[in-house]
Amino acid sequence: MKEYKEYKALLRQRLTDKRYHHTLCVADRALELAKKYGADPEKAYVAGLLHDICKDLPREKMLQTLDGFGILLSDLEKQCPKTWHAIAGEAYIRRELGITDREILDAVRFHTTGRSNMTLLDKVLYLADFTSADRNFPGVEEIRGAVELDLEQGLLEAFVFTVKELAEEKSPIHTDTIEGYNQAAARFMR
Ligand code: DGI
Ligand code: FE
Ligand code: FE
Repeated sequence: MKEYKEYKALLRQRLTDKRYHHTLCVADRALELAKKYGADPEKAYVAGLLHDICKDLPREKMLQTLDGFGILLSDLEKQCPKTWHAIAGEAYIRRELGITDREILDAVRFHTTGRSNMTLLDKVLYLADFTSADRNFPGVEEIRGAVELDLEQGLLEAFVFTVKELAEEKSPIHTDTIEGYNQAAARFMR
């Protein structure tokens, strides 16, 4: 397992102390889940390290970054500012860091919303971000427990948590989030 010293040095510059700590926790958790569920451990670790690389950009800088990469946000995306760092993050690691692995790029791109037809690596990163050691929100233990038992069950619990929270605060819910939730829920219908 490589140490990825250059990525860590870059992240150390771009992120606050708290976000940098989160990033290391997510990378460790993604590695753990990859080993448990049979995803590629190196890809999971790299995706974990890089997933929030654009998270601490101030709003103006984030919009400039997206614009600089030629990315136009849809009206729905404009209404979901918390999804921007995932869109910018994918473009940044592809264009600035030269990452070409489609699975890593997709896992980073969809780590905030999820989506339908998630790859194994998408699920590993999404759930690593939800259940990393630094997460302590009420309900995290239930989601950790579900992830421990079954990846798909964990995924459904994570979507339920997200959809409930967003609806509770009357935030727009991205169609990727809804489609991810619907597919996860459909798996458990009988
Ligand atoms: O970047 P992190 O904080 O580590 O975690 P994240 O990338 O999963 O972002 C979580 C935030 O994103 C959380 O506040 C909920 C928000 N989010 C996720 N899906 C949607 C969303 N916000 C809106 N408005 N719509 C969504 O569909
Ligand atoms: Fe994020
Ligand atoms: Fe994160």
